[in-house]
Amino acid sequence: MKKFTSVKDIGDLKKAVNEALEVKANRFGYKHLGSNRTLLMVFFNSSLRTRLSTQKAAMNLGMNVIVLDVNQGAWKLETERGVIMDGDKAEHMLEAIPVMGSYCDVIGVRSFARFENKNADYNEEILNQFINYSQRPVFSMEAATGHPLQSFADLITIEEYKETTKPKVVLTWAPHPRALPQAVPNSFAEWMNATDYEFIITHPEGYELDSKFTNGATIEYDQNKALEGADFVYAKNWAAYTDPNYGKILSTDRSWTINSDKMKLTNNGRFMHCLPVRRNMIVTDDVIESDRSIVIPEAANREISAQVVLKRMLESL
Ligand code: AN0
Ligand code: CP
Repeated sequence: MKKFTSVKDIGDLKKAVNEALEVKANRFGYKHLGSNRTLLMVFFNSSLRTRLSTQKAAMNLGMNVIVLDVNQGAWKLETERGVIMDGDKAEHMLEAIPVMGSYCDVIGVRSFARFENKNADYNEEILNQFINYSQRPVFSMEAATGHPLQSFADLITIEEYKETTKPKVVLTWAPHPRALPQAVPNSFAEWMNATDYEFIITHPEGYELDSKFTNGATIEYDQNKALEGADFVYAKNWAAYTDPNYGKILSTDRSWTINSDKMKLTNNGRFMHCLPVRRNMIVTDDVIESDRSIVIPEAANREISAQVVLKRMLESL
């Protein structure tokens, strides 16, 4: 595997889940693969889970790991070509990326949507420069439009916890005080659409996502109706995608917060969230603490999704 940015890069999903379960049962069984190989993780944004789980996955595979927080201690990077660099940016990505590539065998990149230019975000201008200029396999650690390592971990988690062959999975928007990217819901929709689950998305009007990711899913504007009989409730906030409101907060309506009354509408459903989560905005304390909440095993599976991706990249070197 030379690139991991979308569900398309993982191939057959059943095969990928089986490989994940095998890796989970035998996480140190592939330690030879990463011997004398180096992973470089480049962070343009904060992270807890991605940073730790991906490093752990790399260590399970015997890799060395270098972490670069671009905003802490590195030169400020220019991303646009053709700019006269007389401002505060000391280095261009077009030099920095091949230099980074020269020190490692595999690169992970976290670069969120900046909400300054929708085309720049949706063309994945930062991630694609790493793909085009690093001469190394590159995987997304959440880029502007997707978070495939999260969705892969979510899929593994649903496969582990599902009680019917075709569970009903509901992605619900929930309120949040700051504008958040669409990367997590985009990827979740893309991955769920690639399964044979029943998949429904619910959000207030105006929060429609890019149909490139949601095509195939049912959209239901009535959250209570969407939640009826759900086996899995996947809560997430995102800012508006559609013009002219791209990147804006249109609602902070707390009647969309997932509470125990909402969970009563479900089929004794499991609660999921990628974390970090703001309690009593997205979900109430009692729901996230309940025995139906699987947010911790979901986060733990981030180590597994990362390990499958790294394993496949090492196998292709
Ligand atoms: C990020 C987001 O919503 O994309 C990361 C989630 C994994 N969340 C925040 O910035 C709070
Ligand atoms: N879910 C997730 O990617 O968390 P971090 O932002 O902490 O990495």
